[in-house]
Amino acid sequence: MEPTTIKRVKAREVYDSRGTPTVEAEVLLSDGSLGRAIVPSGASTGVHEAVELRDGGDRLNGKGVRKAVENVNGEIAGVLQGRSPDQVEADQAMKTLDGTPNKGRLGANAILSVSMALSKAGAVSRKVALWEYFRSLSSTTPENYVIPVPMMNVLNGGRHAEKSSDFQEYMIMPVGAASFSQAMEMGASVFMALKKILSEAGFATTVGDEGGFAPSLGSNEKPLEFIKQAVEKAGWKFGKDISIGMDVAASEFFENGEYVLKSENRRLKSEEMVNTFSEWIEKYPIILIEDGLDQDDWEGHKLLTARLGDRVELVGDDLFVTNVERLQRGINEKAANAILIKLNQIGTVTETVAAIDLARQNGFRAVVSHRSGETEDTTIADFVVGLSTGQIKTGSMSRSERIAKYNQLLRIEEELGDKCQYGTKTLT
Ligand code: 2PG
Ligand code: MG
Repeated sequence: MEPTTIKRVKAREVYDSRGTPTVEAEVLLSDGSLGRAIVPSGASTGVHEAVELRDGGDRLNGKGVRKAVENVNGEIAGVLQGRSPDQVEADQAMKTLDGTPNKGRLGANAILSVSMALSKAGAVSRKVALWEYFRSLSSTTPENYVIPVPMMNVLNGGRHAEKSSDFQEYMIMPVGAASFSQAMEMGASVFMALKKILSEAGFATTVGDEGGFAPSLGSNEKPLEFIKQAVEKAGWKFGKDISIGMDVAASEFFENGEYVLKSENRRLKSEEMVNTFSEWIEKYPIILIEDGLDQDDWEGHKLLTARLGDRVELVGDDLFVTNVERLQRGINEKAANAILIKLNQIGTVTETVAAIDLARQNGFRAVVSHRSGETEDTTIADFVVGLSTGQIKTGSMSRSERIAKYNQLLRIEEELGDKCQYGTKTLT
């Protein structure tokens, strides 16, 4: 029998949840297996991320991705067609073809769309589930599959919601659930309760980019109070059944060495930010803080880790950008104890897996994440189970581009049955 090869690679311009163009790719193998994937896009992007290629010019405020699409249909297809569908080889071939350290020539959006579509075609070809395919790429996955604890972003702020908090995300984490399906039920009940409480207090219940409410509370602490009330109103124990994770996304309001909290009219130094987090963890069950400080404030991150690292999961997003070199520095300098994982920050499936492997080998946790600009593509749900990192953040309990990932996790949990376990004990 002839070995299977990549027969056709093709891309098109489609649209994300903000109505912004993005890249969809299809990979067809010689045995008829087809994979299709769409890349997401961030708003609070880190300066060290791989480059998302946009057309510029007048059309759609410069946001078109026709050049990236052309790069797939031209150069990338030219190099991949006729080759083996091996993920590592194909990803490496695209990286070499691009030739830059940040995928700036062909675009990380062009490269990743093909990389993910290839994974999907590969799973079809091998007749395995996508999560199983992803698992085969990692050297560090545990024996049993782990269905992640969802981090549901019920209050949106920062870049994802105008006129609300400076801090970007207030997430509930159903750590006390027995299963993912129960975690969903807990999340949904809290989201409903929160809507009622906000509305009765006279606040708007319109939602932000990630499906959480985005009221103008004039404070970065008040969201925590509202969440407390909602959790209790829904009948759950705050800190036992449900804890809190926060994405501060501090790079977005770091100006000339200070953290500018516009909603409170205050400016804080790194140490004052750390002091604020220390106070809050005494008052609220905050078990995770992401990007508590700016992406290049290494000293601040070291201080934060020294002060809170034994009690709180400190996740580097803009700090590490899913990049093994930045992660290695963070490990060496003890500048965090966890990493946020976004496929499009680095641009290939293989490099994303490498970041998770490096994290795990060094006792760092890894949280697989969506972007604020998302689509119907649910690849990250299969990815997080395949890599079994135990945590996912993919938005609130509304908006289908978020819920689509959660729904896929419900299906996976049902299919895996007792071959999987929910979350991990270390989270509680
Ligand atoms: C983040 C992400 C996702 P964005 O900061 O973690 O929540 O936001 O995709 O806008 O970078
Ligand atoms: Mg973040």
